[in-house]
Amino acid sequence: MFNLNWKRLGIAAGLSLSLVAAGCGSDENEGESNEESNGDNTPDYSEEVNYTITGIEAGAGVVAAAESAVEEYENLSGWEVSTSSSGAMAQELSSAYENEEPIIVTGWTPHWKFAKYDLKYLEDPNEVFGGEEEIKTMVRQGLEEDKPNAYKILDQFQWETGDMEEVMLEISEEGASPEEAAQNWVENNADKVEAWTEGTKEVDGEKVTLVYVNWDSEIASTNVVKYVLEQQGFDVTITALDNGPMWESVASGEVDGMVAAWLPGTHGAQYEQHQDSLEDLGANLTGAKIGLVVPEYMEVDSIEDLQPDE
Ligand code: PBE
Repeated sequence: MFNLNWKRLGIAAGLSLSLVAAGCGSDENEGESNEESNGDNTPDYSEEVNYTITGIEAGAGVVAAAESAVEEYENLSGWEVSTSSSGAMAQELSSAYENEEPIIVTGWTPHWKFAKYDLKYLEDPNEVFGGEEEIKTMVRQGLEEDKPNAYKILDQFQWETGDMEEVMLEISEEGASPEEAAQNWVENNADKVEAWTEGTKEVDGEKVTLVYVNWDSEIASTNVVKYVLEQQGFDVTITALDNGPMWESVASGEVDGMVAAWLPGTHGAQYEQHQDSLEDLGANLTGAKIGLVVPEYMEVDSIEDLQPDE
């Protein structure tokens, strides 16, 4: 079922690309030199997007990074980063994409949007968005003593970008609930999950509380970990918070942990603030990334190609 879906997506993307190509081939430029027409006809995306980067939740690291980019790139003078939610951003991206309109969003990988649409990261020569990120697991102090089996499972939880994307895509493309998608993934990946529970004992209704933020990537990971813990007999509560409160609740020991710490860059400020009050269990995923993301049909490659609001 999943494979079929990928195929269909691939065909859809191919189709819309050829439509774009057909739409772009105008006769007017025939006879003119390419350089000339390119130079004069490059659309002013900056004005079209109203000098606005479409952000997500105000507390997200990628929004903070986008705000730093506006400060650091002189050519982004007068730009703004709008904030709303990851869901609203996805909605705006979808409607812009359908209409082949320009849009610049705060984006991240792993994310289902790269399978659904043809997108690219804008180059970031000043490296404001940092390089490769890891997603790490953080737990409260004392968890190892109090709940050694839960601690060990959280410590051993580790998967890959493609795994997380499978769960995300089942939710976004097939309309599965996060719980269903998590269950399906766990059932289809028993070998991987076995390594997470290795050396642990089943429990009888021991309570575990996890926090996360309603980012698609973290909805996927947190529901998978919840399901795995439940299969081992835990009674798991997951609570969606804003980014700041997510970190604070683990650091204060109010909850047991989270699998949503993007480091070293994205949540660097939160980590610095709380690292002495929580326990860092290391990466659960490597090869993550944040940045500014645009549709492939936009003829812009670098943040430096954007124009100031003058
Ligand atoms: N994200 C997804 C988060 C981390 C996970 C990139 C939107 C952020 O920017 O804080």
